[in-house]
Formats: sequence, structure tokens, C-alpha cells
Amino acid sequence: MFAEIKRKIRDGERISEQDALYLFNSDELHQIGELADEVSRKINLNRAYFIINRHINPTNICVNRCRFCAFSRSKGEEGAYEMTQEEVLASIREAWQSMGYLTEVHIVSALHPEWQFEHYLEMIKAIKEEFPNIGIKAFTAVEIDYFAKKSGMDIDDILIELKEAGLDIMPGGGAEIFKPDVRNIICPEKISGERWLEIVKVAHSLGIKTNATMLYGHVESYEDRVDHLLRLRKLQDETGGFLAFIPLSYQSENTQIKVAYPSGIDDLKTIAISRLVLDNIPHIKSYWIMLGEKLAQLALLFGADCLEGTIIEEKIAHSAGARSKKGNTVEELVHLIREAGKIPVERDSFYNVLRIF
Ligand code: V47
Repeated sequence: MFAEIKRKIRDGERISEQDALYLFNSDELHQIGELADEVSRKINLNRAYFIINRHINPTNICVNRCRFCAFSRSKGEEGAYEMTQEEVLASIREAWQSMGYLTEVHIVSALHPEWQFEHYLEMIKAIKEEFPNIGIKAFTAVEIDYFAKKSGMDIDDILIELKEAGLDIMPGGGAEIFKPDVRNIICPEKISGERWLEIVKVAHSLGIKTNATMLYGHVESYEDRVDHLLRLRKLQDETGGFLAFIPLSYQSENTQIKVAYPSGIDDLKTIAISRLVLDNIPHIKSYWIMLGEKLAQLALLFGADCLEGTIIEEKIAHSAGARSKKGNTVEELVHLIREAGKIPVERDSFYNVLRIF
């Protein structure tokens, strides 16, 4: 079976649902990884990317209380916070000063009960006005749906206004696992997987590139993961709008779903199979925040080609017990990539090359 999968991949044929399931159930990690690395090198040569960016979460006050999330709070609850627009701008100024410059901000908020769509629009406008050259990656499909519901506007109009205000691309969060029975357990209040895909499709049709994620290692089965990957592959065939896929390794501390965290083997296998299934998505991110720096480095030999970025202050995974640092230096990211035998490449939000080390 593995030989046949290898033949398909080498002949440029797609692997099927059964093939992907076989790989998840297989113990042939080295072979799967080697094949994924081969594919990765075909797409991205011997490069591994990173970006000088800052993550900002303007609030953690959320009307949805997903059971896997340790970051969100209800209004008035201990630990709930809201940043002012000025605090958001100040955090970018600070990041710019400490890093020398910043290429991107990644903004993911929560579904705040009172903030209106205009608040987010003003945020993007103010950032673009002060930092016209910084790429803005902001708001998941879940937030876009919430803005539309709150304002009574259509998804198209929300996205058009955000784009005009300066939004460059959208992050891939909120996808979790698309299968409804899993979603009903882990995030019953969240929009459906279908709706997530629908909103992303609209974004792509308006020329807004997005990423996609998959949260794995909680209650889902391998079948659910394969279903998730195949739905993304199908949408990408239609739109070509996904830039990167990021498998998110579940962190369970302080959450309502307590399970043993995914093992390193599972993490590497998931990265590798993602690379093999998603033959039409150019980049696979090894998210060092959730994998830990050292496993994320190893994943660069298992099909991943991007370490995301410097991040500076990560909150979502760290609320749930992530053991990695909250941010990283360019020197350390370059070191991790070099020691993996890859060429470190600094990129912008669209994967244009800024610097080759
Ligand atoms: O949407 C929440 C996930 C996501 C937990 O697009 C958790 O470039 C693990 O989407 N354990 C936010 N994961 C992070 C995200 C992301 C990160 C980096 C880059 C990009 C990109 C996107 O984190 C959420 C949710 O799916 N999440 N809680 C948890 N306990």
C-alpha cells in the first residue's frame, strides 16, 4: 500500500481518502516523512520561511465559550481584558522598536459582546495609517460571521470594507474540525464547518488570500482529520485562495477537554500527511508555539516549510499550557532552520521573499 501511495505522489497523482487514512494508521513515520519532505522540496526548494511579525489579541471577552479554549473569558470574569485602540497601536510601535521593523501584524480577537464592526474597521484603518508598509493579517471567518450578524451587513460588504481599510490577508483560525459531531462536542456555539468554508470562499472571491488550520488531538478520529483535509483541498481547487495550512496541536491545560496531548509522533505524522494530501496549498506551517521549538524544527524535515514568525506575545496556546517561549528572535528562527539543513528565508505576508540567509 505504501509503495502505491509513493508511486502516486511521484507521478503527480492525488492520494485518496483511503490512502490518507492508511497513512494515519501506519507506523511508517520515517517513510511518510521522507515522502512529505520530497514533496515540500519540489514546491519550496530547500527553503524554510519565517516572518517578522507580532500577534495581537485585542480582547479575550467572548460570547462563545469553546470547550477547548482556555483564552476566552466572559465579561467581568477574572482575567478578562480589553485593549484600547491606542494600546493596540502602542504594542505595534513597541514591537517595531524591539525588532528594528515589523513586516506583519496578526490580529485575532474574540467575539466581544459590545464592540461593533466599526471598532474593528477603525483598528485596521489606524494601523494602516501609521504603518502603511506592515501587512495586516486579521480576523478569522468566525469573527467575520460575527461582524456580519452584529451589523446586519452581508459577508461580502464586511470583507470589502475591511479590505479597503487595509486588511491584507486572513488567518486560518476557527476551522477546528469541520465534522458537525466533533464540533458539537468541542465548540457547540461556533459557526459550522460549512459556514467557515463559505465565508473563506467569499474572501477568496474578493481577492483576499487566507490560511487554514486544523485543531487536532482532542476527540476527533483520523477519519475526521482526513475529511477536514479533503474539504480544504476541494475548496482550494475551486478558489486557489489558501496560502498556508497550519495543523494546530491541541493544548489541554485549563480547558474543558482534558486529554493526553498529541505525541510528537502524531504531530510529525499530521504535518507530513497534510503536505501529502494538500497538494494544492503551497505552504505548511510548523507552528513552533504549539509544537515547541525543537519539534517544530524537526517538522521542517517532515513536510513543513514555514516556522510562522517571531510572534512576540502569544496568548491563546499559552493560556492552555504551551511550553514554548511566547516570542522568538530572528537569530533563533534562523538557527533552527539552518540546523535543519534548510535555507532560512524571511518573507512577507504573501510569501514574497525579503531576505535569504
Ligand atoms: O482558532 C484555541 C486554536 C487558533 C487551543 O493563519 C487552540 O497564519 C490548540 O489560528 N490548543 C488560533 N489550539 C491560532 C491560529 C493561528 C496561529 C498561527 C498562525 C495562523 C495563521 C493562525 O488556535 C484558534 C483555535 O483553532 N486554539 N485553543 C488549544 N487549547
